[in-house]
Amino acid sequence: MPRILILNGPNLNLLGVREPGVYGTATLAEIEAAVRRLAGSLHCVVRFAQQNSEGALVDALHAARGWADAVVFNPAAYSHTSVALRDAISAIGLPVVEVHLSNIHARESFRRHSLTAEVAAGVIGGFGAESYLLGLRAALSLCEPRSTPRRSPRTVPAKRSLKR
Ligand code: DHK
Repeated sequence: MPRILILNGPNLNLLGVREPGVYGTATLAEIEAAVRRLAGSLHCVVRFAQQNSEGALVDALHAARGWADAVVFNPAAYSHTSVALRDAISAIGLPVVEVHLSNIHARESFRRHSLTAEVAAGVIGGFGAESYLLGLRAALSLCEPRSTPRRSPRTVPAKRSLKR
């Protein structure tokens, strides 16, 4: 089954109470529950994480190399500032789908540019919590199909004797 890391940046732990007019009323836990429900029906495995600091997000991206097939990433404010996260995305060699709850292009001018989006496989934004569900579908579409597992030796039929 494909494995997708859903990674969240700073202040997203406050979703639900933080500027609901901009980010909606769903908490991060509610978004996680919706993503997990969709992952179940799409037959993939998800891990969900949130970090407020840039270095911890870099570490989480590095760690994804050992587990994930793709990453859905909301770098939040670091989208607009972080060369370190941009470099980490480039370094890990995994497809990364950048998501935003708000439409960053319809907001303040400093939000209209994303350094991380330039190295992401694609960007989804402006759909509130739905951006994460669309992001999961997009990430899945980018996963390499895994090779089919070998048959276990026990399922191989025993050789028949050629004697008649
Ligand atoms: C979330 C944030 O915290 C902002 O800093 C970004 C992003 C936009 C979002 O819409 O998910 O500018």
